[in-house]
Amino acid sequence: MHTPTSVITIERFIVEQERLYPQATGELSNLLYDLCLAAKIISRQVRRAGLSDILGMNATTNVQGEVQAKLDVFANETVRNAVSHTGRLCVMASEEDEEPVAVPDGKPLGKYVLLFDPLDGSSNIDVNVSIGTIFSIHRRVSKGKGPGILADVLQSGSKQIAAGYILYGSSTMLVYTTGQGVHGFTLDPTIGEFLLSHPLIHTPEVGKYYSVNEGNWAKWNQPVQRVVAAFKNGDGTMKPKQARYIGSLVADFHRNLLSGGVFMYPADTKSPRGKLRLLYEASPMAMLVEQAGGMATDGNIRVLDIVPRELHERTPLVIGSKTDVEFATAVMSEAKPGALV
Ligand code: AFP
Repeated sequence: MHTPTSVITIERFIVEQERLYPQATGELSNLLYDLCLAAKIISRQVRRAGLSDILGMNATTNVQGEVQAKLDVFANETVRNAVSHTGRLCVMASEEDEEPVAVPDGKPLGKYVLLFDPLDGSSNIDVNVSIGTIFSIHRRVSKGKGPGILADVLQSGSKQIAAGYILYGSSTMLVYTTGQGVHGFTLDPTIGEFLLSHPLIHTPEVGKYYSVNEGNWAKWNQPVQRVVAAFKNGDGTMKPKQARYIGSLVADFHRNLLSGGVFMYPADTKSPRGKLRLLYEASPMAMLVEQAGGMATDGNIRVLDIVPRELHERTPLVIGSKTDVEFATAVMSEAKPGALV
């Protein structure tokens, strides 16, 4: 039984997980701590976002003479600063940057590769809706000890050794996996620690929610329309589901992970290859969902098997409760690739 003094901090949890791998050097654990620090700094800034007008902080300089960045730029720099000097990474890639991000000159290099979306759902910032940070960690594949190269960031999702997200919601949560199940931690802002709140998350086999931007209905092909109609109205043994859509992947994914549901962002006539980014959104979420007993496809194949060809590649995404993703994939894969109405 937990008492207020026997809580499990994320540090303790990560160390205990590390002991499961006797050959571990502790570098991955340290990289995860670095990300926790970034998460706390971004969380603090997100919590102040609505105050910036009142406090006069959205000008180019604040009262201390510091330059104020937009929140997504701030988040990008915060993650970079937390991880780039520690000697654990050989290269990074961010949704905010065109090209892979090198470790700064003079800083030591390491064996890991970090991909991240610093602030996903950023169009929701101004209206005070939940947003998140997503991360994905690979081992370097290039030979030698020099800086990482494009091949290090262009790896399929099945090669990830860790993935996770931070949700800036009604509380701040960090949810991650290193391939030993999915675990969730809630930030206690009074002590500045992430505390284990959701050990070993298992997502329900069948979802009670479907999450899709139905405003795109007229842009979908018929199989996608059939799937969404079935989720809405029921089909055979499938009961009708409730609709929930925030438009912020981390928030939509998190709700469905805990409560059961299916999130879809299919290809449409406006975005024939889908909207979401394979490396920064789809792959990390796919690793998490599979670790929680769910499933993720692009409507045809397993997301984790897709081999990326470019850094900012997009993919259609169907992700969540296994039975629902299986159903959607079976219907959608009958559609010929690119056969949009
Ligand atoms: P923004 O970061 O531009 O707000 O995009 C968020 C996002 O990539 C993802 O978090 C949402 O699930 C999806 O786009 C929402 O897209 P629609 O607004 O087209 O529904």
